[in-house]
Amino acid sequence: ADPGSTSSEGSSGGDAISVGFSQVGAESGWRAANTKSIQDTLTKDAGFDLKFSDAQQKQENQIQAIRSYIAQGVQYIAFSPVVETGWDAVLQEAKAANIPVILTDRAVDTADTSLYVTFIGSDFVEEGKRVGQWVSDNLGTEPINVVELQGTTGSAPAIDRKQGFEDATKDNANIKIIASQTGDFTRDGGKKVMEGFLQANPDIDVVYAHNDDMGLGAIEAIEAAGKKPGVDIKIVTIDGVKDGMTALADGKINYIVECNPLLGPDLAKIIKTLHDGGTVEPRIVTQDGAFDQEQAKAALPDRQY
Ligand code: GZL
Ligand code: ZN
Repeated sequence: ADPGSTSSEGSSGGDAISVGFSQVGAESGWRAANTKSIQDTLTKDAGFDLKFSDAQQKQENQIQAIRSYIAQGVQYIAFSPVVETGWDAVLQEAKAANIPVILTDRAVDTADTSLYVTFIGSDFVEEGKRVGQWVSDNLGTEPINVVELQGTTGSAPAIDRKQGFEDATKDNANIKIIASQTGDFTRDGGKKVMEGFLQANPDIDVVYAHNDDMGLGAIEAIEAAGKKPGVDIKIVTIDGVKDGMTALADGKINYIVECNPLLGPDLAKIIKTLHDGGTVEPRIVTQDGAFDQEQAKAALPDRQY
């Protein structure tokens, strides 16, 4: 071939593993880091032919993307389901086409576990419990009014993080959740809902945000109301992205439980194992850290996301 041309054969050649990935959207810093991890790992040089789509947080777009991957005859389908329910039909179609499906980050709620090979992601109930335990131990020594910024309605992280927080705080009579509403995991959503909370509730002591981005939006609303975030109103969140960890180091957020978004390497390993005829565990739990202000200051220089 003409030395100037970039032959389509290349190092991956015909033996590249074709993977269709349907991503939730681009709603948060966590999602951006998760997307980067997948795209940086499932590369041509690593032996993959990755087809990637962003569903703008709409389930119908994810279903459409999965159907198009089935039509293209990809060898594997992976996706992060924006909500837990409504997937059986399209997953049945993937199964009928003999295309293994891998769930990353979020789970689906289905009776038929043969519809996917494995689910790799954090334990969101555990994350909610860890935040709740820290609030109970550190802030729940006196009566506190808590407002909750929930993630996307119907999503596994929103359902489970709410449950976990309640499990860890229900026995502490000092802790009262006085308001709870979805901010859809976005900064703007968190800001708008927090503005409403501030208008309706004169005494808010703690904000529990299901992710850093909504916590950062709440900071904007609290400062606009002339109050000091992290001091007048404490803020606890989940994710541990750079902007959240920076706010924690600055004392505007008080505690963060990490939710590791770097799922690319594990996804690549799972697909290669399956491709070599191996088997994988049906549930792979990613390990998460937790940070107070001092720990955030120490961790920030080395954070990958
Ligand atoms: C959690 C992930 C959540 C993050 C949010 O694994 O699904 O979605 O916590 C993201 O930041 O939007
Ligand atoms: Zn109070």
